[in-house]
Amino acid sequence: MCTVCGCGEGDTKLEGQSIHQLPPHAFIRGAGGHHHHAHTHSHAPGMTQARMVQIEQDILGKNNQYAARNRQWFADRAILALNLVSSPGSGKTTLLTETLTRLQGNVPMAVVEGDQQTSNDADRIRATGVPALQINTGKGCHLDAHMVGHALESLPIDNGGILFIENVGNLVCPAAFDLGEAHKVVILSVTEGEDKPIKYPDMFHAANLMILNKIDLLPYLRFDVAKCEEYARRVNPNIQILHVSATSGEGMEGWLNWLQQQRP
Ligand SMILES: Nc1nc2c(ncn2[C@@H]2O[C@H](COP(=O)(O)OP(=O)(O)O)[C@@H](O)[C@H]2O)c(=O)[nH]1
Ligand SMILES: [Mg+2]
Ligand SMILES: [Zn+2]
Ligand SMILES: [Zn+2]
Repeated sequence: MCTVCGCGEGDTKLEGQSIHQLPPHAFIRGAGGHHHHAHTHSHAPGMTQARMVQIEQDILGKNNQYAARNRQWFADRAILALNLVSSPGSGKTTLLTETLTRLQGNVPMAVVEGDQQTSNDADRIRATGVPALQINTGKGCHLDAHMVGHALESLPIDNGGILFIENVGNLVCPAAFDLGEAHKVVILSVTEGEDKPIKYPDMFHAANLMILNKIDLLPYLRFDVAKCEEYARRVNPNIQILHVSATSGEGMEGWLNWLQQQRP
């Protein structure tokens, strides 16, 4: 897992500024957040293989504490928080911009964008008029609950709204990191092959909903939809499945209905 690749409390940046070099709350903008968590940051030095399991447990245990705090923060405000996970390029940002455009004016929304580098996706989100905050994880390959907690300090979102968290494109370790979300939503595009649910079972097991995206491309590909769904249900019998094309708009109604049903 991620202790192996050394990610975790590395050079994470919120809107280009390190969350560990700044004084607490230095990046707060506006009056939206009010999220406060007092904590100290420990920076793990080099580690031996023998301590790896213990350290992984510590990392996940600490993450779960931050996640519980985030979850309470969402519950206090009746905010639906969703953690969007997928491999890079499955269409998360496209699905989000299309979703925001359709729901804007009816539902308060905000977006946390996770990527290793660049603010491209946050810029794409802001172009819709919805507030977004970019987290750059540097060498890190997932968002964790601590980063999201800091993002909540500065991201304006009204009570009763929806917070979309676009995780780093990676079907592996984001499965293990609870961010305090209500649901993980896994987006699988048909260009990736139908076998991904059984190759990355942890992620499909952790998700409540699988969005099969880019269905407009099905006529040009060999992609067995029935087999893909069977694989997904094999690792997660309760998973819900929606077929969507974020670019053509096909299936968007089903996704918007699903969102409405999840709101507290
Ligand atoms: N044909 C097609 N292309 C899509 C669809 N959704 C996204 N894309 C394209 O896939 C590429 C990656 O999309 P992006 O939203 O950046 O994916 P992300 O990395 O998961 O955020 C872009 O070129 C999108 O235009 C879709 O439903 N159909
Ligand atoms: Mg993206
Ligand atoms: Zn990772
Ligand atoms: Zn912190």
